[in-house]
Amino acid sequence: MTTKHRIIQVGSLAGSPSANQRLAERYDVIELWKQPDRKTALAELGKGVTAVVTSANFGANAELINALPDLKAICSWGVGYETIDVQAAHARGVQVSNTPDVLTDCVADLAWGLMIAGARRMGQGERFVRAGQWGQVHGSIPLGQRVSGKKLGIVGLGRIGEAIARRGIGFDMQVRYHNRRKRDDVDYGYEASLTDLAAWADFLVVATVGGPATRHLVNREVLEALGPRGIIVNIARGPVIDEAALVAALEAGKLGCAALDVFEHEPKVPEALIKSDQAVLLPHIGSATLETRQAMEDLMLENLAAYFDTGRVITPVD
Ligand code: 8YV
Repeated sequence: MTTKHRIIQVGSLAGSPSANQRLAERYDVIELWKQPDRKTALAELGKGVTAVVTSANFGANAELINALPDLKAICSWGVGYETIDVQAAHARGVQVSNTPDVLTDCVADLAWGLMIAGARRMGQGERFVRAGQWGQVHGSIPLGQRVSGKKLGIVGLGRIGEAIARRGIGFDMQVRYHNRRKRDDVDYGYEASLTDLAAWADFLVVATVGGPATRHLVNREVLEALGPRGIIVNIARGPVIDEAALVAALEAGKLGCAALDVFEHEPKVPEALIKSDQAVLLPHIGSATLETRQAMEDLMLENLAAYFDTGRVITPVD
């Protein structure tokens, strides 16, 4: 009989079809979130543990990494890794893997869903019908805005940003982007200034990485440049947008609409957004399809198995 490798799982991956179950079948799992005292559990159970499973939600900070003297690999479920201290991990020679590519299409699809829902007031229309108001009051909901043929600005032209941009071509849109640096391998127009991109765009879609480097990148100035008919969409990370400035701009009529899958203090959503017909609000479901969550789970498990079999994860974070 072969003994199972012991791993630490930082949190429950309940949003995945069968990750918890498959991990438990294959490994001797220490379920960290069930331990009454995390520090004590790491000190008592951590010795000899070489692999940790986590997600962007639960992260892996330097304290966790340094509490595990034998750690060699952190395998995360999800593409974002701003809550994993990659620097601390690499300094200790610990590999970090995420699950890129497999979620790109679904996140890009959701960005488009939000763009159209925001422009065409789909949430408001749905609430109107469900409230039984159709036919009982004069008229209908206010007019929306056309989507096809408009100007699409992408904040962060990485894998997901590019997938959003590609879909824009099918909607006859002009597409421009803002990155820290211009990309030589794409034909979309580049704006070195995010404010200039916002001033040009009808739709500004946030698809950049999270973390301190992009915190409040979309600030009051950017939102006001987008303007009273402009639509901001965020499928990346909440803190990239200054949420207080967003609320203020919407309330002052300086921004047209916010269509958001992510928020600055999830799962808290500002009351002003909840009450606003100028906002479309989703509970961080960019990757939440059966197919994509399954693929993320498979890739996370493949990374973990590859580490134990070969010593190397398959999709390392640089
Ligand atoms: C997950 C995500 O829901 O991949 C990501 O970075 O934001 C989502 O796909 C998230 O990782 C869960 O923690």
